[in-house]
Amino acid sequence: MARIAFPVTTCHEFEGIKVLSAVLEQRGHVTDCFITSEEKDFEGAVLAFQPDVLGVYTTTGQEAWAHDAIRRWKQELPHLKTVFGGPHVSHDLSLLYDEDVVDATIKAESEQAVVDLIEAWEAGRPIEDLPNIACLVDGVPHQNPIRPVIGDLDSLPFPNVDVFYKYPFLRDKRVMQVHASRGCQNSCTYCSVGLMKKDWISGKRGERFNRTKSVDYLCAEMNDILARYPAFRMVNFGDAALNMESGWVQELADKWPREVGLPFACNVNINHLDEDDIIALKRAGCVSVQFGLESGSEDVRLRVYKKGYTDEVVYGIPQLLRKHKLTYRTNNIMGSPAESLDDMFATVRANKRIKPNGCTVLLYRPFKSTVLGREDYALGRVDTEKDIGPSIQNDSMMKRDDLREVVNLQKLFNLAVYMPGGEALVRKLVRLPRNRVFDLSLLSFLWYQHAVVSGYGMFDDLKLGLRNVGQIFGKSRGGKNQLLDTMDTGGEAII
Ligand code: B12
Ligand code: SF4
Repeated sequence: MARIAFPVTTCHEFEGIKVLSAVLEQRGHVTDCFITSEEKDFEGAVLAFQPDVLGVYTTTGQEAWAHDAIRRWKQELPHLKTVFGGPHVSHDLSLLYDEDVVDATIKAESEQAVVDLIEAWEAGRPIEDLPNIACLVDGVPHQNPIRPVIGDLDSLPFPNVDVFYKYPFLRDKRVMQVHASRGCQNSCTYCSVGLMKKDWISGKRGERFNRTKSVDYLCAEMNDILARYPAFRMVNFGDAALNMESGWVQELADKWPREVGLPFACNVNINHLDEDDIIALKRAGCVSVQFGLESGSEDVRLRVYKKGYTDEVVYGIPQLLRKHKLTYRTNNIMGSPAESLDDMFATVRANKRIKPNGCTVLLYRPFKSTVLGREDYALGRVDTEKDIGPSIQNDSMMKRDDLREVVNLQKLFNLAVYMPGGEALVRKLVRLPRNRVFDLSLLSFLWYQHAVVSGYGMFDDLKLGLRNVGQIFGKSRGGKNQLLDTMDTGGEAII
């Protein structure tokens, strides 16, 4: 029996960690999770747990935040092993060179691999040949081939929410974070999902990247959580799109109101959404949906981002959402290499026409795990010396002459969309130096839209914001400004 600690640097309940914890506990291991912002003495709490293994989830920009603490924990606990997983190490093995910190990484879905690895360490067996595992072999990172993804999500134990809901802040908030599926119907070029799909699916018959829990499993999972944590008033589905499988939302509409009965918000894929689905979502209890518009230019959306959303869909679906009284928010990207500043103002105008209840606006970040990001690095479009921290709210790494204007537009985007005459004013304001007032403008819109439009509640959102505000506008990776870095993606959790 091993003791596994998951240190976490965002105040959010992570589905991957919940599932890994459940799978490990099913095998008799003991797991716990430690969130930096929720512990008075974060390093002391991890030490007091006396872990044998540390499991660190990584996204690009959030891959080395725990390194300094790990070095100190390893001094205190000489037997301690560390495994890193998640999207960053699934595409980039360079962390393995930090030999004093990282013992192994796991690529892709890790349920089976994490069990194999920890039990091999426990038994003193070699790990070099285990599927999905990467480690240094003769000083060189070596990645083993991966297993097929989990075919049937219902075969997994219910995600272990207890490791997160031991924290009063997470269990007492209004909205519970849940996942109903894995995968995505799209393969956008700025997102890691496209390459995951290519890399993780071998093409064998029956292997699917897009998978949904059965509605019965999902309702049982909900009731298991609600029996122990009854205070939640709403559910937010973190899935790329809740309408992943045809007919699924119709079954949800039949069962969810009777068996769970909580209102919910979710992301939708508007290419696979028709009026019947919207009616079913409404019947199921959906109050708010979010979808990626990303660019006002159809050409950029179709040709560069490969998003597949035509203007007809982008302007047609919102009319249906309004007709059936569902609020909706759009996601938008500023500062990708495909767009000029004028194109970005076209995205402002597209939002004015779509009339969303809120606009999330993120700065483009070139991930090496994406088609577009790889192209940016290859073509020298990225300022690799610039440390923008983990956030895609704060700054941009792209080399562009109009960078200041782009970053300012991201901060003032909502003003341009919602204020009468806003575009003309913002066109002037973006030329000014960056400043905290613009940052605050973004924060207040985020707060209003998240708290009011998506139903999180002003007070919960303020508390989440206070936990995360430093990181939204904070800098530096690798532990220098660790606590501030911590909070960044609570900002995205706000999203
Ligand atoms: C929901 C979501 C969020 C949510 C919740 C985060 C989460 N991961 O749970 C929120 C809103 C908080 C969020 C925030 C961010 N996100 Co996000 N998010 C997603 C999304 C849509 C689904 C993730 C998910 O829960 N999947 C279901 C679970 C079961 O899968 P999983 O998390 O991948 O977990 C499996 C494996 O990764 C692995 N694993 C997970 N944790 C661990 C830990 C250990 C120790 C091990 C060994 C293995 C392991 O095993 C799990 C089970 O098989 C993905 C896209 C996608 N489809 O993956 C993007 C995605 C992960 N996010 C992304 C990004 C960029 C971010 C942010 C950095 C945004 C920002 N700050 O600017 C932050 C970073 C958060 C953080 N602290 O690292 C990128 C990452 C790209 C990259 N190369 O790094 C993705 C891939 C989308 C994209 N744009 O390409 N995100
Ligand atoms: S729709 Fe969202 S999750 Fe799916 S590939 Fe595009 S950006 Fe990624």
